[in-house]
Amino acid sequence: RRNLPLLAPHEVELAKLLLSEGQSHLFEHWPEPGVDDDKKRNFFDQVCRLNSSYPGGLASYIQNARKLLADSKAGKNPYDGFSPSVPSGEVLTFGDDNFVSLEEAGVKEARHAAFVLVAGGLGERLGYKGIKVALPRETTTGKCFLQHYIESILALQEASCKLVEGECNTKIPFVIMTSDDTNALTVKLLESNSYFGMEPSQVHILKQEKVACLADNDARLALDPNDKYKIQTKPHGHGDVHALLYSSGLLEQWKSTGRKWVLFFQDTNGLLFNAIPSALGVSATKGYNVNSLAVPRKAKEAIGGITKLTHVDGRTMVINVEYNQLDPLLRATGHPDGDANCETGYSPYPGNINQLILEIGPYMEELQKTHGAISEFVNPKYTDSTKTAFKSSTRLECMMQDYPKTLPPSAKVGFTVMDAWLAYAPVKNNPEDAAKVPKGNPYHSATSGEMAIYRANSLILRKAGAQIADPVIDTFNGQEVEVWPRITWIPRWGLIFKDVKAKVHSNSSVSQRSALVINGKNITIQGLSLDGTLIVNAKDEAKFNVTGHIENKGWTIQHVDHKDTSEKEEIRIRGFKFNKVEQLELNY
Ligand code: UGB
Repeated sequence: RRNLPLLAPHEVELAKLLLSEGQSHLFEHWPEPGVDDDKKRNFFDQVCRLNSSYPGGLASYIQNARKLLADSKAGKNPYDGFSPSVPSGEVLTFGDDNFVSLEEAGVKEARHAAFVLVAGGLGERLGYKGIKVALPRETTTGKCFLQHYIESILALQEASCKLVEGECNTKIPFVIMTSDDTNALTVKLLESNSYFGMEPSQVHILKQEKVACLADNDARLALDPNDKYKIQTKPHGHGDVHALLYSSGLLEQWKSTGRKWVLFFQDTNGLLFNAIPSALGVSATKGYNVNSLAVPRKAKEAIGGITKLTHVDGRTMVINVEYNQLDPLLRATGHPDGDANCETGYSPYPGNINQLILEIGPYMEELQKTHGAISEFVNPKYTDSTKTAFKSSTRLECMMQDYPKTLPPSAKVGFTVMDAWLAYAPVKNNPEDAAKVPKGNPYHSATSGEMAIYRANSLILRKAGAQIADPVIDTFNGQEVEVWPRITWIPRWGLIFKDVKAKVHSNSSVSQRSALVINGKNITIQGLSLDGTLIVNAKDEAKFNVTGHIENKGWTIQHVDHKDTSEKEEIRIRGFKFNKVEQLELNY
């Protein structure tokens, strides 16, 4: 008290709060008033932010931390009393009648949706210096993930509106959750590209704050090693998105304008929008309050497993069990092989791809109760088995997919499984780590992420009837991948399978060494035989059919070593680039 400068009333309250929560060490080193007063005020500014950005304030944070740290010290298993079993959900097959009708139902619902992208993570595993949403989704067009996401949302908006009789002015809202690590670069990317065609008023940026680090088992807050007037902070995880949406007031606004669905997605899944229409169709037709998207999962793959948990007291829930928890949970409950593949060659637990579709009404009711607080966990690294000290400070974390944990048993929680080739190709691992992934498991790298786009597009065109050549196998950055023809299209051209089928005729063929860029909504492909590179640009009003035999030297693929610093980082991490030798570009 002696060493505090003259404080404003709210600062006095914050000081009292910290003292009553056992945080007097934060002030112990403070010199007498008059010395470092500005720094002391900055300290209170930071405490004020930490207090207001956490549901229930700093006191709750510290109390929750004390409890979770005590549980961790006691070795308490968060799944105590629960046994896992394989849940049943909707399993979709791309292109069959059910899939096609769900896609149509999803497009119809899309005008009542709002999209939320969680993009506050720095991507330490990828080791890329920039923000991940600025990475090219594929390098044939070079369009970044964010552009693809925005174009996909706009395509859904347009297609959904077309189904309404009369005028439809709906603008699908798009929220991006950023953090201090990603905010400035995300805003810059949007502003310098005119929001990729979206109206700026449709886009809302919500920045998540980091949370205070914890120095010991008593949840004493850690001071920044470089600044004794600053509390050290670290990210709290993607679960923050619920509290931010709640406090932003956006949900109220959406509900009052007739929105029904909130769709959450992650930063680097270039295939995701192949899955959105049908998954939204499942939510609408099944009346799911919560629908998580899943793909068949390889054992030990770094994606969570969707699991049915049954408690000894009879409670059940279908929830994601995170990849580092699934193996110990299975071993502790009578499955001696732990996280292992079954006879299908996959884990019996579907892999969570963290794409959630929540029905807005029940979601808001739940948030009224929780204010968006999500069940948290702590993962301290102890110095030894006495678990009395940490190697470095820790913090509480939370995950957005844990939202259903607090729901009543009456809530309709489901999931939808789709083929991974269609729906999931994240870019998360750096080249070295990707090359070490066990053979047969997905790499989740920039290399595999791009090749997956070509594979999916080729398979979709094949399903539509076109003759698409088989891939060749090649190795880039130590990863063996299938190289399919490099086919890409804008979302407005092929939003759902029905659109693609209507535009591609079975008398068309594309050779393996070809690249085909379809850049226009009304382009059709009939009688095309492509062996080389073809780029077709057509304005909306131009109804243009691509036809005939087109042959040129095309674009060859050149290997690039990930250590070759003469190449740009976004090229190095994928291990290849295109040599644009010859191409035909048609403009209509
Ligand atoms: N993110 C934030 O916005 N803020 C944060 O504080 C942290 C992350 P990762 P993770 O589908 O592939 C998740 O790091 O957490 C954003 C699921 O938990 O890429 O290891 C970040 O920008 C897991 O169950 O993934 O694993 C990114 O967009 C599994 O489904 C997103 O959160 C896996 O993703 C995910 O962050 C998957």
